[in-house]
This record gives sequence, C-alpha cells and structure tokens, in this order.
Amino acid sequence: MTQPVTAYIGLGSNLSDPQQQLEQACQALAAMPHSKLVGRSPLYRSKPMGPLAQPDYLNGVAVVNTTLAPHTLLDALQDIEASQGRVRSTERWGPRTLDLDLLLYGTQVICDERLTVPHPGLGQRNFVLYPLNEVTDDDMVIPGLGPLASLLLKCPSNGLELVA
Ligand code: A4P
Ligand code: MG
Repeated sequence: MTQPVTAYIGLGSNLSDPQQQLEQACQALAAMPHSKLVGRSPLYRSKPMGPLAQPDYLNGVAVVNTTLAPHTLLDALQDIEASQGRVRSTERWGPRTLDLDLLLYGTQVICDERLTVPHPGLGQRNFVLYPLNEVTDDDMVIPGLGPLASLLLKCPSNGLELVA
C-alpha cells in the first residue's frame, strides 16, 4: 500500500460567486478517490495579479492526504475546474470561475512539460503564502525555496483582506 502524501492545493476564483465556487471545489476535493481533505484555510480577498480589468479574487489553500500520483492528481484538479465551468482563454492570467493549483506534493520537486512543483510563483504571492501559513506547521520548509516564515517576511500582505 502506497503511503499517503500531503498535497497543498491553491484555490482561486473571481467569477460567478467565488465563495460558492470555492465551497463547491472543496466538496469536490473531499470526494476525490484515494484522497482525504484534511484542512482548508480561511479565504482571502486579493487584488488581481495580471490584467487589472477583472474582479478581485478569493483565494485559499486546501490540504489533501492522497495516494494519487502527482499527474493523476493534476488530472483530477483539472476535471474539477472543468466541471465548474472553467474556460481557458488566450489571455494570460485572465478571470476564471475556478483555479486549482498543485502548490506542493509532499517534499517532491517536479519539473516536466505538464507539472512544476512547488508551483511557480508560490514564493512571491501573498494570496498563496498567507493562507498556506494557516494550514501548515510553523517550521514548514518549501523545497527549493526555504522556510515559509522567511518567505512571508519578504512578502507584504498589501491588498490582501481576510474574509470573515
Ligand atoms: N501546470 C504546471 N505546474 C502546475 C501546477 N503545479 N499546478 C500547468 C497546476 N497546473 C500546473 O495552467 C496552465 C498549465 O499549467 C496547466 O495546463 C498545467 O499543465 P492553467 O490552470 O490552464 O492556466 P493558468 O492558471 O492561467 O496559468 P498559470 O500561468 O499557472 O497561472 P497561475 O499561476 O495559476 O495564476 N490573481 C489573484 N489575486 N489570485 C489568483 O489566484 N491567479 C492567477 C493565475 C492570476 N492572477 C491571480 C490569481
Ligand atoms: Mg493555475
């Protein structure tokens, strides 16, 4: 029996009732095969990174213990995005009903044509680091990037607002 790995999933939405989108996404994560949803952060409202003419985002992080292999997990995440009406446009970083990013897969470093883990940009994005900090141990170390606490110190929370 394969040992479960702890995977951290970045949640983002800025279309079609983002709070409901993220709630539905967490239910779908909880229903994934060979996986257990074991944590979720509070949600944060964030200013769009990328084109500014789009609504603010809601962001959060979910924690899943899984025996799915990383690429199988990515397939499952993309299926959930598609089932919630995600349309991939040609505009980089355009608005979306749901974005599920594989932030971390245990301590593995993966870099191939489909998957980069830790997720690129994780170390600089306040809308990822702040919710991640709420669902991890204080001494978490991000593979290749160092302690989460050090990344947070270098990443101002400007524009980030905790949603009650
Ligand atoms: N891919 C590679 N590695 C990963 C990974 N670790 N997790 C590939 C998920 N996907 C990964 O992603 C494009 C391709 O990345 C996938 O086919 C997969 O094979 P996508 O979801 O189709 O497109 P995307 O999300 O627009 O691309 P990108 O460049 O990954 O964008 P990000 O980094 O996800 O950023 N502003 C705020 N405030 N909050 C946000 O959440 N999100 C984005 C998107 C832009 N601005 C934002 C936010
Ligand atoms: Mg993405």
